[in-house]
Amino acid sequence: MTRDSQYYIDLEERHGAHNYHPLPVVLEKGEGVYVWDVEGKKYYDFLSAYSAVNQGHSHPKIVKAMTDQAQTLSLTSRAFYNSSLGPYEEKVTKLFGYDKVLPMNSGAEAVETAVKIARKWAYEVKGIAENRAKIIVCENNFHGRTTTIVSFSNDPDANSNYGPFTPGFIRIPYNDAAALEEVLTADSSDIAAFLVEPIQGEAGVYVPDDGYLKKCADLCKNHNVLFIADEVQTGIARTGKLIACRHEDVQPDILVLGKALSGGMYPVSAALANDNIMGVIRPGQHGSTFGGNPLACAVAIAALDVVEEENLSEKADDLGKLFREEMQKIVDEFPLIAGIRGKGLLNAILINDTPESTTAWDLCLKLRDNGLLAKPTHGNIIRLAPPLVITEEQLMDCVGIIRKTVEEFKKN
Ligand code: IF1
Repeated sequence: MTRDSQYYIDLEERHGAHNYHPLPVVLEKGEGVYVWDVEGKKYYDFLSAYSAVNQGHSHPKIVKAMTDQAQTLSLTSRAFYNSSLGPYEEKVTKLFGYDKVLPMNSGAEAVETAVKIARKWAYEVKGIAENRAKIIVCENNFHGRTTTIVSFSNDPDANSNYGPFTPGFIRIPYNDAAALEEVLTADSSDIAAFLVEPIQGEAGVYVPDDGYLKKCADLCKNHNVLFIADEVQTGIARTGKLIACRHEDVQPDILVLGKALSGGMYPVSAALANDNIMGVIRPGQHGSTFGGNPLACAVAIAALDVVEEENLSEKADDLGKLFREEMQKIVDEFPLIAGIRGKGLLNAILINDTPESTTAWDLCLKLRDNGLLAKPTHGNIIRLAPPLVITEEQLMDCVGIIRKTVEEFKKN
């Protein structure tokens, strides 16, 4: 029996918690830059599962690694050694330039891990008095959904009625190194770390000024404060470098990775740091049943191989520049689109309407009808982030779809 999209939408509506409001399209197949819905209609995927599918859907190399490993050994727990974890740890630490990695699963868990490492380092290395360590974070941050992480969010959707909250966080404006300097100069003795997204994704692909990350990293160094980069979304070639911090030659003290670390095949995340920092974590003090399991490790090795073998960083850099150039022409021509911004293939268009309007949502519905899937963020911003395996020809085809959709679009 064939079931139509509405059947699956109704099932989710009836049996699933209503914690999402998806674009009405039901996907059942993916390959490279394309996904297909249950009616067989083909689309370009311009969300890439929030940048988890940088390597493209069902990349054959990652699928093979996954199926081979699944047939051999999937999970041992960390009660025993396994023959995939060491090779993965060697690969990921060498690639990103750290002594050690701590493997977890979701992005939020890796951020939590960074927070715990930073606090422990603060007490055991920096010498902060018990329970006094503070971590500086930014306005409009998005680092995940756990209770501690939403404790330092200023998005009412993320934290309303989830209190009481975890204390110990100071929020300062994003893209404001002077604000960081002010806090650190006032008194940095109880400050453990500064946690930042190199580009704010959820806030609407908000790219800070050139030099911001470098300035912040230098300030942290001067004040004996750890610089933690959450590259869950910006990492793994998305912005045109392996990690976005490399645009400014910054090596974070703690690097947080997730999403595309597995090519979207499986939840794999990590916190990376050097021994002077990671050394504070000893047996029994942190972990997870699934973290570092053989399946995750095999998948992550393959996913990172693909990034290197297919030069995805350089591709994202080159195609990103081309994409913004082409999109700028649409911005210049049509008042509906107020601007384009981003880095590499993490971009967003700004819609010329209020954040409360449905214009961005309506435009996404039309893009869907024309064969391209994207999702609005914060009302009037549409994130455009295709898999990095997209070719120049496909990308230009997509620019054509966006142009045609904008041309045809009439505001309700
Ligand atoms: C949702 C946005 C993307 C992240 C950064 C940690 C995490 C994320 C910088 C947590 C996750 C997601 C989760 C997704 C929406 C989403 C998102 F719209 F919020 F901004 F990617 F664009 N750090 N980002 O962006 O990772 O625990 O989810 O694996 O619906 O919550 P996770």
